[in-house]
Amino acid sequence: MTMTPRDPSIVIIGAGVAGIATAVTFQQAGFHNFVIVEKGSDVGGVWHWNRYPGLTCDVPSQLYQFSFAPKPDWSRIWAEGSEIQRYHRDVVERFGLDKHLMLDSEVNDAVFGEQGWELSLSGGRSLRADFVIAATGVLHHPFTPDIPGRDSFGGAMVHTARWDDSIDTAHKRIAVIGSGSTGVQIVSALQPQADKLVQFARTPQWVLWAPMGLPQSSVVAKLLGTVPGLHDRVYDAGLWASGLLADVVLHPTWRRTVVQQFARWSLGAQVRDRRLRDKLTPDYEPLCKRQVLSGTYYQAISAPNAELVTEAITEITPTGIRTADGVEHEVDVIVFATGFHPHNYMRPMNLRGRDDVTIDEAWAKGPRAYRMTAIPGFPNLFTVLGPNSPTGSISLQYSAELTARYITRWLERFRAGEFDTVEVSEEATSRFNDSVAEAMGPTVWNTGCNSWYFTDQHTIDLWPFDRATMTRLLSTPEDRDFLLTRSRDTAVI
Ligand code: N01
Repeated sequence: MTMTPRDPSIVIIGAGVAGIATAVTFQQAGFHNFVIVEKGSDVGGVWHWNRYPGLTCDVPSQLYQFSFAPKPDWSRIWAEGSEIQRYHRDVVERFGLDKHLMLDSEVNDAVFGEQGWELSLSGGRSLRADFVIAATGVLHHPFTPDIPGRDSFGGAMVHTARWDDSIDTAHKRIAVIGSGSTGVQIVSALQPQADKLVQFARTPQWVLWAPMGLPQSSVVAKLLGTVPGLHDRVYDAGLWASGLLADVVLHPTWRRTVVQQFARWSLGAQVRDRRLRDKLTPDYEPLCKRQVLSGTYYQAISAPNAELVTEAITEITPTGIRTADGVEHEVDVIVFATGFHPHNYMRPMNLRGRDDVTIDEAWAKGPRAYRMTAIPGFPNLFTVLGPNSPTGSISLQYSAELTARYITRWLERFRAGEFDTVEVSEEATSRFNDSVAEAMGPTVWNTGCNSWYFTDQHTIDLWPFDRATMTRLLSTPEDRDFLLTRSRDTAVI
């Protein structure tokens, strides 16, 4: 590795989708002086942490992949979690990222000072860097509700994001708490072998029918792998098709109505029992929460060994779960499919920027960034898949690669000696966030449901624009939105 005096040293925090996209993009732009710090024992992010039965990606795999690492031969149209995790491992090996990786290493502190960024890691190690990239993801802090009596339960308890393979679920009485994407997938997977399965659904979800188990034909894999340019065309077609989804969630048009009607049809056509159908019918519009897809859930919850409980949970007892109607549901295993703390981002890290400002102080009114990637008060720090990222519409890989390319524009200018620090202005960040708030108005996420998209401050933490707008906003940095300094304290622009 040849080092120039201006070869920026970079720490990428996180080796999930965002971190891998960032590292490969940096390499391809000629930046090799980076380490990737990952708290887990392997790469993959959510695909490393989540191993629960039934885990499937509900985005078609020919789209859920990096543009720089096409994989023609997925075994299914919607691949299972284990295959996706192997893909991330393979990409890391194929692009030689292993030598940059520090696994089992959590960043406890990242503090900006005279010498740039100083980071302290678990195990007492420390790093210095010119730039920090927080590629820490969104759904990595499991949320387990503090239900009274939780510690008294005598059976096995597990959160889906920390699945324990030693827990035996076959021929057991199982409680699943939660009805989001995870709850729906795990109910479908555990019901066939359970003695009894009780799902506690505080809020029913609309579940769009999709043939999630469909294999991808080997002929398709062969064609995609051998016909020149075909894979790129299929990938581009996938991106274009996901643009339709973005349109459906962003604008109240007839296209949204058609998808919502399909959601209603999915329920009506699959659940014939009227009482069960009533219990499964949400009181908000389809697509308002993160849309759930499944081809098996409604059959699973209609099975004779399954029960849907919509009464509120009041306590966990040594032998089961009691609900507000006084009924105790006796079970052997409790599965928490209760989601995440989605707005933590890099926290609880002690992240301190200029003038010792902490990220908690900067985000006292909720997480906010300029165009998903820059935070006022935090020079030479960028987020990839940070606040307002499109977790519900546009391809995450596309968004991460685009953001990483945007960051390389700054790295190139640092390398050329144009500045020592770059920091987005408060004014530009407010302007961007005002435009986000305005654009949220007609989105389906804003039609009256309670979803994990909402922050504690009741803002919606999503991307309310289309892909073309994202591409435009993250093409060339606009100098007027940033403060650049040289020698750490001399303003040059
Ligand atoms: O979590 P969630 P998730 N008592 O927050 C309930 C992605 N993902 O893990 O709706 C009773 O959606 C809560 O009830 P309510 C995807 O982006 C992707 O399922 O708040 N219930 C809800 O039902 C997804 O959106 C894939 O009333 C309680 C559930 O727990 C995101 O991950 C697969 C409760 C939490 O649902 C999160 O999904 C899986 C309580 N005290 C996940 N507290 C793919 O296929 C919470 N709940 C790509």
